[in-house]
Amino acid sequence: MFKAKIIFNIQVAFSLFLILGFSLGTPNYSTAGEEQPILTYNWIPQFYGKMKGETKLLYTRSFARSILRFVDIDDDGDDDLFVGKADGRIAFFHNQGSTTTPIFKLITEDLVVIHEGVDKQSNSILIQTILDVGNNAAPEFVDIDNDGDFDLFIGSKDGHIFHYENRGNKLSPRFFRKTPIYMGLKFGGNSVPLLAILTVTELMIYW
Ligand SMILES: [Ca+2]
Ligand SMILES: [Ca+2]
Ligand SMILES: [Ca+2]
Repeated sequence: MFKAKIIFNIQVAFSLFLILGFSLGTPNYSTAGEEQPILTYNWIPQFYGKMKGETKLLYTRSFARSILRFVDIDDDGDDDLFVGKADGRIAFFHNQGSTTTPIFKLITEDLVVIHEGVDKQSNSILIQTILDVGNNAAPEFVDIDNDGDFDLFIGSKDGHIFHYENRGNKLSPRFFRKTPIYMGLKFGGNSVPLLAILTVTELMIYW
């Protein structure tokens, strides 16, 4: 159970009709050395298969300590589903049904985001990577910068609030890591950010 809560005014007007989308996909990881072959990881999970003639969800790793967030990520009028997990990652289910008959299809167990990094010459580069906050990911979506697309906040086991800015657009949204410690806040553990519509958008963090 939640032990406490704290509320911060962020002074950002919030629209109910915001558009968002996600950068979803399978990243490529590679390491290269002069004497080593390039190792490439390009695993595409096959979650579904046939069972007695029907398509069923046959495979997942784990959805322990799930934190669910429903949001219409593709602006088609029905809510899609994001699931924060104990492994610190976020799974995405696309609603391929409707508002009255939702059919959630697992697209990825590991949402992909963009981080800033440096190359061997210390030049700034952008790195596509699996979002991972350590343990107990708790996602929340809000257009915190009021530019028309949802941004992403994630609570974590260590009590930090991660902030990802959506720098994409309606057709190709992409989440960039702004900070792993939003507003310098750190709580005792298992933070769960929630954003509510009052006179302004307020960030409520439970832990
Ligand atoms: Ca949708
Ligand atoms: Ca935004
Ligand atoms: Ca944006």
